[in-house]
Amino acid sequence: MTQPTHTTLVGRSSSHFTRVVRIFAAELGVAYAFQVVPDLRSVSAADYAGNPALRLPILRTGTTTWFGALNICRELARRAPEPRRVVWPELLTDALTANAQELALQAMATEVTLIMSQLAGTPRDDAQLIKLEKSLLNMVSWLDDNLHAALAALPQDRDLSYLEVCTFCLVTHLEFRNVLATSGYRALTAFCDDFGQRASALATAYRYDAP
Ligand SMILES: N[C@@H](CCC(=O)N[C@@H](CS)C(=O)NCC(=O)O)C(=O)O
Repeated sequence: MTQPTHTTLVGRSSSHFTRVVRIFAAELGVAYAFQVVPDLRSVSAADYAGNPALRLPILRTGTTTWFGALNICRELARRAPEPRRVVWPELLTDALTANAQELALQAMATEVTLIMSQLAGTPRDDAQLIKLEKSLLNMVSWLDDNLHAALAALPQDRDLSYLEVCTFCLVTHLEFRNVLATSGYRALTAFCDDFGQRASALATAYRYDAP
């Protein structure tokens, strides 16, 4: 791996969007320092490396700052010592794969809202929360029904796709945070068992950072 010591990823080891970036970094062979955001309830942008959205992950490269997982993964790909064949979301031009990408990302975002609502003490019978839970269930079921065909439609000569990494990070995070038991989703479980053998996945297991 290259050693660009000025490359710092700001995130959390328990965050699925952060894990997407860490898997990309490992697959692409890009080294980075890791800085933990200690408290997601902070409303100071300074605690999120200046991200006005108050979200993580963020990447600092020298004096430049990149907000959001997809931006960061693209920057890591530009910094990779060897080019890798990555299938980015904009290359998904058929409805099946494009919809799978959309739903994997939306499910990740919905899960964030559910977890943050829980943290804020929103009552379980809140109508919006109930709708979000139903939406998450619908999306995970759709992904379970369609992932196999979507993956078959991806370029076979790829090294990595944003769709696979997001799906893996989503499904494993649902289990890690006890948001949804996923063992009944056979296609998603089989995919995660397979993808989870990669060194990049094994090296980035979810855990809670020390406070
Ligand atoms: N669009 C952003 C979403 C990032 C995001 O939602 N991250 C979560 C952690 S996994 C977060 O910062 N949550 C804080 C909050 O919702 O207040 C990305 O792709 O990186």
